[in-house]
Amino acid sequence: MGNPNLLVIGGGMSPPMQAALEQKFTIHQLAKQADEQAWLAANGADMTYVLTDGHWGVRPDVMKHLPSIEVISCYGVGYDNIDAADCAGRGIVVTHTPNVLNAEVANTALMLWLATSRRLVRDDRLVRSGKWPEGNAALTHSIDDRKVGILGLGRIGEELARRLAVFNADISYHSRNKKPDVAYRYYDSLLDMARDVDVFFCITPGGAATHHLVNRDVMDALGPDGTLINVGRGTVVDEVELVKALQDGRLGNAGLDVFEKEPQVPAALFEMDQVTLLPHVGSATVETRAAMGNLAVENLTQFLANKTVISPVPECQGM
Ligand code: A2R
Repeated sequence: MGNPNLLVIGGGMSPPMQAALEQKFTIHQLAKQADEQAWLAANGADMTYVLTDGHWGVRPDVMKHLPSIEVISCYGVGYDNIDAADCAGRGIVVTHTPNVLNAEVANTALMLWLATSRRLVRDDRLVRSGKWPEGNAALTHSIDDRKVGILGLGRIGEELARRLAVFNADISYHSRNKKPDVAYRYYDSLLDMARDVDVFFCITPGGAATHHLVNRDVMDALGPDGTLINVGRGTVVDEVELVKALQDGRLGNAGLDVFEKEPQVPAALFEMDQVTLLPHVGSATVETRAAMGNLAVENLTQFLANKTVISPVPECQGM
């Protein structure tokens, strides 16, 4: 019997990942097929393994062609474009890459806050434009001694909270469940937390349960001096309302690594000095992406060896 067929969706396979996978699988890259749907119709039933990423997932028009899939390895912690509950019901194991990116995404969140609050991009532009001799940059606000709220105190959120201690932050959080083992202030109302804090970090998964959780009311509660930092998923924030709130000055500042329709970003944000924009690079360092790649590969190779995986998504734990 030959090696099993591995379907690779999206562009998330680095050369080291490819080198490791080639030894054990016959690799088929969907993005390299001229007509993806026709290729899937002809070959999808032969695929037993999938490697994908958080952006592409395995969308319904792909999934319907993959009746023989046993395991889906997602390169990334977010898997909102994979119907994991449905997969679990059908005996398909879905894995992701939690923990190995906690520190990097927390660093990105901090970087966005620092850059936004201290107007890094605005002031960099001032120097590069040669206009500094015409006058100094306007003063900015310190990030020390702030009231900080974290929406989603999970693996990444806790890592961020640890780092915030250095800035003497007064930390609160909101999630569906109060964590028994942390001393930070818990809010069961997202709106109340937004009203009470200066800075609001959003680090929840995407998907239906969190869709537009940060709505107009939450932005208004955060207010004209408030700052919203989103490193979770773009869908958690109502982007149309976000643009309006920033334009009206009802919300003070925003630092965004994620957007509702990536890679599309509302053009109205481009001219705003009070906004910092990143192209979804929360975990995008050489070191962290290598660690994520290793874990994504090991989930596949371990399943091949003994039908177990290292990091199943919660829906598939215990399968
Ligand atoms: O609600 P809980 O108690 O399950 O807490 C989780 C919270 N969360 C929510 N909070 C409020 N309303 C919701 N509907 C809701 N759904 C989830 O988000 C938990 O505190 C946090 C998620 O933590 P972890 O599962 O440990 O995820 P991790 O590794 O920190 O990554 C978070 C997300 C990824 O899913 C990607 O979208 C992004 O950051 O990179």
